[in-house]
Amino acid sequence: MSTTTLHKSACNLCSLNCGIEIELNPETREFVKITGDKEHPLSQGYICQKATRINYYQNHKQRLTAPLKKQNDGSFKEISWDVAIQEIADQLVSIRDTHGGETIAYAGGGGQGNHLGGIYAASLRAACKTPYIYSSLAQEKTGNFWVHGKMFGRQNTMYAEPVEDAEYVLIIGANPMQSHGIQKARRVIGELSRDPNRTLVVIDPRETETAKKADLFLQVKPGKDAWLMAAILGFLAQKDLVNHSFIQEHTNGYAELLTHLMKIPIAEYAAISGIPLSQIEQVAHGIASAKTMSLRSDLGIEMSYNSTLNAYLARLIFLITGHFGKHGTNHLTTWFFPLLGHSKDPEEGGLTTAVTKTRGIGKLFPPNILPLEIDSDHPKHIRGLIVDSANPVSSWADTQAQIKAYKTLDLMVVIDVAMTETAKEAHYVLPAASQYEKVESTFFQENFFHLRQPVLEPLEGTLTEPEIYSRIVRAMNAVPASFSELKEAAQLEKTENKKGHFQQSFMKVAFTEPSVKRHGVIALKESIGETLPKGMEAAGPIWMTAQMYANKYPEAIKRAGIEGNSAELGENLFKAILDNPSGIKVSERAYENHWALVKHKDNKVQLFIPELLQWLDDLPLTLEHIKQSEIDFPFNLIAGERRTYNANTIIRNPEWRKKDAAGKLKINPSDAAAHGINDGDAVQLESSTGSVKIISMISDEVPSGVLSMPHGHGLKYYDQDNHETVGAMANLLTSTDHCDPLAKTPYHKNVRVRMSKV
Ligand SMILES: Nc1nc2c(c(=O)[nH]1)N[C@H]1C(S)=C(S)[C@@H](COP(=O)(O)OP(=O)(O)OC[C@H]3O[C@@H](n4cnc5c(=O)[nH]c(N)nc54)[C@H](O)[C@@H]3O)O[C@H]1N2
Ligand SMILES: Nc1nc2c(c(=O)[nH]1)N[C@H]1C(S)=C(S)[C@@H](COP(=O)(O)OP(=O)(O)OC[C@H]3O[C@@H](n4cnc5c(=O)[nH]c(N)nc54)[C@H](O)[C@@H]3O)O[C@H]1N2
Ligand code: SF4
Ligand SMILES: [Mo]
Repeated sequence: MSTTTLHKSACNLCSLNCGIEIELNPETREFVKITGDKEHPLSQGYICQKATRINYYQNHKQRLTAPLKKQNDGSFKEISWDVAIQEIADQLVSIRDTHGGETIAYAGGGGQGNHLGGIYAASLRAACKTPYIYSSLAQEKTGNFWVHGKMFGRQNTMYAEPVEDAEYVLIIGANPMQSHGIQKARRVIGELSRDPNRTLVVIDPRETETAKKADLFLQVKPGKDAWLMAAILGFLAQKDLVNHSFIQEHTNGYAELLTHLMKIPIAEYAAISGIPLSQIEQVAHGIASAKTMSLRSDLGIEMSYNSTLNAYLARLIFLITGHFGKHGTNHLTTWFFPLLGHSKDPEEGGLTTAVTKTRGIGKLFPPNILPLEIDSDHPKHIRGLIVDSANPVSSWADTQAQIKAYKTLDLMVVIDVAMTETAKEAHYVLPAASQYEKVESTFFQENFFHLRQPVLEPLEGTLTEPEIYSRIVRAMNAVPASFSELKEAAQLEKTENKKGHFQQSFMKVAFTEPSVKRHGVIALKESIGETLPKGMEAAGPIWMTAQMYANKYPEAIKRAGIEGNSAELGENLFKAILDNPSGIKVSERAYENHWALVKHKDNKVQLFIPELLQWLDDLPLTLEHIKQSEIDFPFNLIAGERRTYNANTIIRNPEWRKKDAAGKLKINPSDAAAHGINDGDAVQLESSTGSVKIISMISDEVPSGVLSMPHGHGLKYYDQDNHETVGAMANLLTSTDHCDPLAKTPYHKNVRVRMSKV
């Protein structure tokens, strides 16, 4: 019997990235058992059912083990790494030099826990000279980011929703009992629900697991949240339930905002949203009189009609009532690792895309326009596409439009651990080491960073992304053969204990030497990275991040117990990160410093956003504008519900699912009866884009006229008879143009369909 070993890491199935302990059989590479890591500073031992079977991610029949090249007949042939890297590098150089770097695009960059590799892609983008990053974040959160840019001064301000500390909690379009989104969600919601002194309000068209725990459940009509939130805001303003001293002290633009809020026809808007006026008044009074209030929102209002306006209205609710920047309220926070940037609006000279003239937000471009930017005869249409850690064909809007567009590319490269729907469309597929076979990091949570140590060596035939990117960039002749000076400096500091020596050497060249300036991540990996324990080299750039963070927020870091000043504080922070395999708190917030995080000159929040107030004024006053499409396609399909066993497309083997393996469609009993559908029947769903077959589940969780299906199903897994797919792929039904006019985030929660029994 072989002995097992224990390893700390993080769950990679949602953005919470709970700490886990993996019991490994080193001989078979199987994860025998997964438990929660009690030493993880945030999750403290908590995990959900999904994490216990991560072995299905690590070990399965579709793991890639050799670089693949597409042949003329459409099949793939294994090729060597050297050949793959050189051919890809040559083709990227050729596209760049013939058509311009902006005709190359990068898509993905990190799933739910692999983000260290993505930072090396910055180096590849620099070598390609492309500014275009298409990201899954830009099909959910960019409306929020744009609003943050206006309100707080920067699109990359990080914002926290501390549900656990608030007396009054408003959850809009999120279902933490299933999707989490907050630490230890089930415990936190359970406690909130049981506490007679605290209030939980849930706004959702579906009576979710979270709604069942609520003190007050507002069953909004799908896509009508803008009217509902506007009615709440109108009531707060018109009854003068706002916090004037807070508004005076911390905000600008209230007077202009007020003129719009005073005009809101509350009763009419309430009727449109489907919520009784009395409940709207109850919520408004509850928020106004609560000592602390926190608002949590997610896809239910982001992937839904009026997405960007929703982001604004949600934030106004807590801002005009003064629930912001204090313990137990939403607040801004620092980012150890800034994932985003700030994009100027097109009117200010900000970059747009070539074909559709779409803006970037937070330096990201929206997946919805990608097929349009490729499949075009515009001279600057996209010709080269590199996809890493994403499965757009399944995950992004309109699967068929994407496949059609990808077939016109000159070069498509996919870097993934598995043979995915997207990889099948590529010219080259590069096999990556899994998240447990390399040093990785997770850092989506406030004041927190987890450097995950490798559990296993890379699977034979695979490489890590830092290695893949370094090799391609070198083959493009964009970096020197070796960063010898920096390498020596790092070795010298280590062997002769010359404190600060590397820092000085790095600073000398970081801003002057072009190859270091553009490819700093590779320079750091190959210098300070090589002084780290074997397998940890790719963490080299984190040294720089720690230095920059220490430079910006020394007091916050010291509050977390890390000592030193300037460069030494950075060194100590880096050391603490390396020494804590369960992750560490890199900083501690202090509310007295909160307002410095608002980046407008006077550190005040801007409440007046003219474009969005115009949008608010223009919300239709009646429901008479029912479109032909709503008659032809009478159901509102919620295309992408989070359930007990789905996790985007991270796990391909359907045996992972202990429940709802088929990914059923929830149908209200009256709709089922009207269509002669029984529980478990096969049903055909048809939208203006496409159709799918799906198994029915009759449930009064959804109201009549509303259907709900999970996302992440409909994957082809090779181990099955005839390669049959299990479940339906939601994005066969969605379209690229059914999206927010500003952020281009898709309306996946409002897909119009008709239904028939098969
Ligand atoms: N209709 C509909 N569509 C949706 C949604 C919806 O609700 N409805 N939800 C959307 C949302 S919110 C999101 S975030 C997206 C997610 O969609 P994607 O961004 O496509 O993310 P995943 O499905 O998580 O795919 C991650 C990919 O990374 C690969 N991978 C895993 N680990 C590694 C690694 O270490 N290295 C590399 N190179 N690859 C790795 C996996 O095999 C997988 O192919 O889906 C979206 N799509
Ligand atoms: N189990 C599981 N958990 C996950 C994931 C997963 O794949 N599986 N994915 C992770 C990712 S990438 C993300 S982004 C998060 C998303 O997390 P959530 O946004 O919480 O999850 P969803 O189930 O997509 O949608 C939230 C709720 O929006 C509701 N909704 C639909 N239409 C409307 C509407 O018009 N108005 C309102 N107010 N609500 C509406 C749905 O009924 C649903 O209850 O989940 C993360 N967690
Ligand atoms: S809550 Fe998310 S990160 Fe935590 S165990 Fe569940 S899926 Fe994994
Ligand atoms: Mo997401």
